[in-house]
Amino acid sequence: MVLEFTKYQGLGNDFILLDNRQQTTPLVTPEQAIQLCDRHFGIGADGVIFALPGQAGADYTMRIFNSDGSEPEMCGNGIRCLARFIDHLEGGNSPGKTYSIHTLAGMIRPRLEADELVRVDMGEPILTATDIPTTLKDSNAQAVNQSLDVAGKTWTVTCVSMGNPHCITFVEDVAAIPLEVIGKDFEHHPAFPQRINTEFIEVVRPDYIKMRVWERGAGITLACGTGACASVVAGVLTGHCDRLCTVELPGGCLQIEWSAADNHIYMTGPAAISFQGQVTL
Ligand code: ZDP
Repeated sequence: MVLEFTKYQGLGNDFILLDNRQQTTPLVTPEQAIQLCDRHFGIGADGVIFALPGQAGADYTMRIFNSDGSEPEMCGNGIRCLARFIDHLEGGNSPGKTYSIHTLAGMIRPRLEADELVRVDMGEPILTATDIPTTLKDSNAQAVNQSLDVAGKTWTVTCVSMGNPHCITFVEDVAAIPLEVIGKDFEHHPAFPQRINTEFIEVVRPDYIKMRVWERGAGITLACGTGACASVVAGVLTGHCDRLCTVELPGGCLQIEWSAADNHIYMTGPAAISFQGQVTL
């Protein structure tokens, strides 16, 4: 099979986008996604994203396979890339256009803005322990400022779901965190039955935080959109940051707003095409 693909990135978090409008099942398997994402033997990416026909009244459906072949419920940088890709497929360049996208995490609404920016209504954060999921707290309680032993150290963590699970911890110096050593220990900790994305946050100002991330199913990435959203929620719940906050990632900055009016999170950031190509599978 010869597969046409388009490579996109959002703050260096990079994805292989596939035009999957002709069928309701993904064009490639999780095993093939692992091959395609390999940075030496494949195209190289943090994941594969499928633009599928809409369902439940949505314009389109998004599915994603991480670079390890696992399927997450949602992705923040990825849905901004998907919105630009769809706009491109539809003939392009309609700033202000809003799409309704069906995901495993529910309906998400990205809106195209000028200067390659996309503003996304990410919906409401999920805070009850069983729904994240984590065993750090009983059922309907929130897992805020909980102790977690990882890599021989006790960390204070807060857990938030954006449809996909996140564990956030606030540190003095984010650059000093040995992410490549301890990231996997967090990801596979028994307190997280579906594994976890882990964000390490340094507060610069109440409206400006620095973040590094170890992603479930992808490892260290340059940026994680759902992670940035979850980190601002954790920051507000623990008194570390404001509801309107700039999140600085290794790949660049995101603007995150947790609205007090409708409890939704709004994420604004760039998404841009890198290249197009064909691959034979
Ligand atoms: O939840 C997970 O398994 C994530 N690795 C999914 C990808 C998240 C993403 N990096 C984001 O920006 O939210 C695409």
